[in-house]
Amino acid sequence: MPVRTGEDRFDGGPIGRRRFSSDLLLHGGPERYGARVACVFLEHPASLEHDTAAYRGQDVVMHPEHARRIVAIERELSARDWLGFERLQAPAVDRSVLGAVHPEPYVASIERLCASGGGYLDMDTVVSERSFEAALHSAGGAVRMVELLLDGEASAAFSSHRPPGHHALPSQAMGFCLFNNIAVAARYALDARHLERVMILDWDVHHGNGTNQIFHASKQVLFVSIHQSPLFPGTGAADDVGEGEGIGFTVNLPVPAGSGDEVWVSLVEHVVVPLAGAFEPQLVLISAGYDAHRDDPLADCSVTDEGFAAMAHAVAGACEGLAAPVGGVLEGGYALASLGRSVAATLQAFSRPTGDPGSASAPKTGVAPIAREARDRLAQWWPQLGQRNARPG
Ligand code: SP5
Ligand code: ZN
Repeated sequence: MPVRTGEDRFDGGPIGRRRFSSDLLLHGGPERYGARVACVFLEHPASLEHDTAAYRGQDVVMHPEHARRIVAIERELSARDWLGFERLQAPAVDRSVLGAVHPEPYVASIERLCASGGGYLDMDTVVSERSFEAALHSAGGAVRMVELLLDGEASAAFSSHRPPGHHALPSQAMGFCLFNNIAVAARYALDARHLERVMILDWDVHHGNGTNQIFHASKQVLFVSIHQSPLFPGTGAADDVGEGEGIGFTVNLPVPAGSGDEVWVSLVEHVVVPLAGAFEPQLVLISAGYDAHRDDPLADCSVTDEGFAAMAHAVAGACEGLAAPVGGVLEGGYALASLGRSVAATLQAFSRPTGDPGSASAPKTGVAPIAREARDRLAQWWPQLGQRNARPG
């Protein structure tokens, strides 16, 4: 199927940096410091120019991680008037900020491969001439998001870029990922902004092996991943709990194929939220992949739009209680319509963290057996999750 570039355009009009409108000040996110603070959606047209299609003679072999994912998200959000989010253009990441995770020779190797016209980094990770620029803005979006959250300019935000990041290792691209966008942003929060506790929740259906490895020995980053197992990339067993002083700060929650809302939402409500309460993060970042959706072609879980809404509500509600800002960074998600709806559900939850009046933060699910097992396992590092502290539900 030929790639039609006509579709690959933002449909919401020109984008660029704008001041927060008075409308957003009146109707935006939660109260903070006596004034309402906006919710922000970060984007950049370079995301559309990272071309992953393989050209084999006359045939174009489509790749699931393509530009229409971003178009589908923007089309859905545009139809919903952007859910009150302020759209901002993401800058390219500062090379020294990127360098805190990715050694310069690796960055330069990606730059050179793109400048030469592109090529394959592994069997399913491919770059084109403009991929380097896209990757700089994808990482830059995550970093700018953290700046806005920590400066109090946004209470919640979402960085919607490609390529995704959570599989990328410091000097190795993999799983469609070039730079580990969320790790670069978390590293920036720790190093440049002197935060001491950052929580990363990775709800992409694949294990975030790159982020897991980068913060494996750190007690400053609580990395929690829910992922289908067995599945690519094969890491993320429950007994991988970190190393050195980071033991207990890597939390892997593998789930079997077929797992749906009951399992995924229960793990968020009864494991992730109590972990957040115990760790007291100053910032919460979500590796927000949507490939656990039941419509997704790359995996076998069955999370629905409502499941993503419930997970986002649970996390956003916990963040509000902890006065921690929350930001989502797009990872996977390959069923276009479901991707658009589920990102919209996430944004809606971010802007109304406690939902409708009366429905505030009560768990929607019981404690699934897999969540009970995880709590028992984690109680040695996080006593708040142990038996005697179990809440009914
Ligand atoms: C961001 C994201 O969702 N990435 C998903 C990557 C899934 N890749 C599946 C690969 C299947 C096996 N490929 C073996 C290639 C080894 N180089
Ligand atoms: Zn994925």
